[in-house]
Amino acid sequence: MKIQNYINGEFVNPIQNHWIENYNPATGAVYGQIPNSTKEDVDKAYEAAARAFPKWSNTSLDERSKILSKIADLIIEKLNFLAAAESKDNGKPISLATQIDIPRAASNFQFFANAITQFSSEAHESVGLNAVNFTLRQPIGVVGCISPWNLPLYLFTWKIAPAIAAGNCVVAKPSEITPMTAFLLGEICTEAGLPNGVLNIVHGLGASTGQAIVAHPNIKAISFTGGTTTGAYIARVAAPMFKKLSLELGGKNPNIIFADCDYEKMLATTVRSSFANQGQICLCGSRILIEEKIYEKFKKDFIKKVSELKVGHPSEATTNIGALVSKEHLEKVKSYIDIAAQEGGKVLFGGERVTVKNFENGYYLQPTIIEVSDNKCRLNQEEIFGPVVTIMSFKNDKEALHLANDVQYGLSSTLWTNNLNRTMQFSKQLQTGIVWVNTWMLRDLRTPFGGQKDSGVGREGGFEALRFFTEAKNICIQYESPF
Ligand code: TXE
Repeated sequence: MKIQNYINGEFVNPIQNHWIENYNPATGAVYGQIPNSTKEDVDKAYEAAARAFPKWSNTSLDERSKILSKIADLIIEKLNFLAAAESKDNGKPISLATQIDIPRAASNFQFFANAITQFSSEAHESVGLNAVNFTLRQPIGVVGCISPWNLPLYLFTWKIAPAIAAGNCVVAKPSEITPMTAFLLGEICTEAGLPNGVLNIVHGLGASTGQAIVAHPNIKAISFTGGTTTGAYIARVAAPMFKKLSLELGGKNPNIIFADCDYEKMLATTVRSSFANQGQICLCGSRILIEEKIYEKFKKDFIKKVSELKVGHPSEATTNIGALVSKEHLEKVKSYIDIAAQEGGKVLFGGERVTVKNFENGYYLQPTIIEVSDNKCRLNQEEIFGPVVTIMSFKNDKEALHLANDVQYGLSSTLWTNNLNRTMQFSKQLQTGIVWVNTWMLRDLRTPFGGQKDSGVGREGGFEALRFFTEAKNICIQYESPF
């Protein structure tokens, strides 16, 4: 089936009539076509957004809140349909799409429907100077939102919801690899009464369609989630245009396990933090660091647990590991397993492609555990972004902290211990934007979300997101001395 761009509340074909094939990762077959939009389509989307901006930015917070809340309700109403579409487009298990992806997309809209009615700004009295200052946080205008293929609707809405809640109008581009649920969101927004032009969805390749959004002279802020290399490229284009940039990039996250942890909870959670979504989550704990005294026990127990995971067709309720998102990505992930052997890594479990009966051309890979001895190896320094984790031991706290921080990325860390002092020492010294202690991926949308170092710039979530999508203006008024 052909999907279309959503511009000014209408579904339209790309002007140049160029199309890209859309694959079903579970079968390896083409199942649709998406627009390969050009600069002309992006310009058309920008014009629609610019036309809608005056009215939308003057729409009351209550009215905005009602519409965002209605979008959230409609997403929940269509949960199973959207989850099936997401699972088919991305290859993730239907259970994950149903329990995580789609409910979170609804939560993103519901959260910012509430947050915008609470978002306020400061006032300062310049005592003795007969002056009062207040800060306006005004919407920027037309903003660009560009999102990746790993959590398609979840991350697409995570940007759009605060952007429109704050009164902006949006030109959004989902990944060309997983366009389907973004396409379906258009109709939901219209049904919810979102005025035409407030949200415009343009499909196409990053280097052309995405580039046209980033380079557009009047799109004054770009919120991007994707690879670090791409983020650096986008920053180079946007910097001389003085655009506001929010960059959520890659990660190579340590999962630090001490002997004094709650072992069973750690083990069950570590299977999830290693292989959820086929390991295609920027927050996955892909470097597992285990205290020496429990290393052998952990190794045995972890391998056993992972061997029980079922690789299968995403539509099966019993599937734990679905298909990787694309043939290219499967080959990229597999190449790291081959590199492991060259740099002395030992595959303890997995490492092979899986042929799922009747779906021989699907992109399936075993969950893979590789034992390494040197944190400087490529497997521990580069983001693999697949169902591949490494394990290695550490002797003491000092070594654990050094290993955890000894990478270019700084997105999230997970720490397993019941020692309060250790928890505080590590939490303050870990060079990551997020630290989970005795849990993983527990999310409170009020918290600042983002990374340090090569994991990006800026924070999403809560009022951080509303501050990103507004311009702060200080107004200072002097008045006559009191009579
Ligand atoms: O990201 P890309 P992808 C990492 C992970 C993964 C890598 C590539 O390492 O292997 O990124 O994943 C658009 N100008 N993460 O392919 O290529 C592109 O069309 C403007 C971590 O998803 O960066 C897509 O819509 N836009 C990440 C989006 O950018 C461009 C989650 C992301 O594409 C562009 C996903 C350009 N020049 C991947 N080039 C996380 N932190 O969550 C591409 N795009």
